[in-house]
Amino acid sequence: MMSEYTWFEGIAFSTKVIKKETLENIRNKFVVKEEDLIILTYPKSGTNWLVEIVCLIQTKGDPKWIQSVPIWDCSPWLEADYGYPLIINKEVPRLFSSHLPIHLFSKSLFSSKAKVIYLIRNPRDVLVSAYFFWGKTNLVRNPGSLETYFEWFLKGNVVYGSWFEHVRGWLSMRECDNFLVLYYEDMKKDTKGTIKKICDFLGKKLGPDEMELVLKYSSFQAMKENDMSNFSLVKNDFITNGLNLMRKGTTGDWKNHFTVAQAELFDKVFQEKMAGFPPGMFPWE
Ligand code: PPS
Repeated sequence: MMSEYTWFEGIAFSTKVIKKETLENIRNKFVVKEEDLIILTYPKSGTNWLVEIVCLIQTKGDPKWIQSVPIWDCSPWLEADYGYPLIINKEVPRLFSSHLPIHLFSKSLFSSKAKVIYLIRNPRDVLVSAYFFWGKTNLVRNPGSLETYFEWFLKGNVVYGSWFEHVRGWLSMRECDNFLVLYYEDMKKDTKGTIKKICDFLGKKLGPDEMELVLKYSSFQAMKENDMSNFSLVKNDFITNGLNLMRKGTTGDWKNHFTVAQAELFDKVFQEKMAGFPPGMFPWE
């Protein structure tokens, strides 16, 4: 069945989980509070991994919270129908997540001291992850093949719009003290170093044993086995074919799926769309 989209400012959202009214409220009414910690990502960039790590830092490695509360309640999804009311009624300090591009986010963020972590992943791996994930749901239009999804992705003709615009937009805040940019690839290569970076940003300290617990309970295997985190609790209404968030959790899986021609085209589009950033900005390039 063809999935319905809600269009807002030219960007598609899944009608099944996101209402136009919520998007309007976020932009015009929602007030970011100084104590908020906001996790921002383009979908399939490792959002839930980062949420798990942040929650475990807050509990100093104690897994009780992440093993008893679904991950979408630990850090509700701002623009989702279920998430918005939870967040506006939540007491500070609030932790929440969003995939919104910068121009659709509440303007109150830009004059706030709220802390923001923006996580970026190689868009080639984002594309592959999204293709397999959305294909097991009825939340987005079915491209029928990776080839078609590849074309849609490069044009930004997918939910949440263009990866390139999302990343360019949010990276405009990268010099702000309350804005931390992280990369999925660095998290994979040096998870402990990334956790330390997050702790410094949040003004938290972990002892060596606490750090080991954070590493242990946020590992791919631990999250895969944790029903609160692996999306096995996602409502059946949204699933068409055995959904699992924890697919591979690797870097470079795109090499198993792109043709040589697709890889070359992607490089070309990436160079064009991301021109102007300093060398070394993107760890996979
Ligand atoms: S969503 O639905 O947009 O919120 O998805 P998101 O959480 O952003 O991204 C899902 C991908 O993140 C991988 N993942 C992890 N990788 C490594 N370690 C851990 N602990 C981890 N947790 C989630 C997950 O496997 C998805 O990537 P792919 O490439 O599909 O495996």
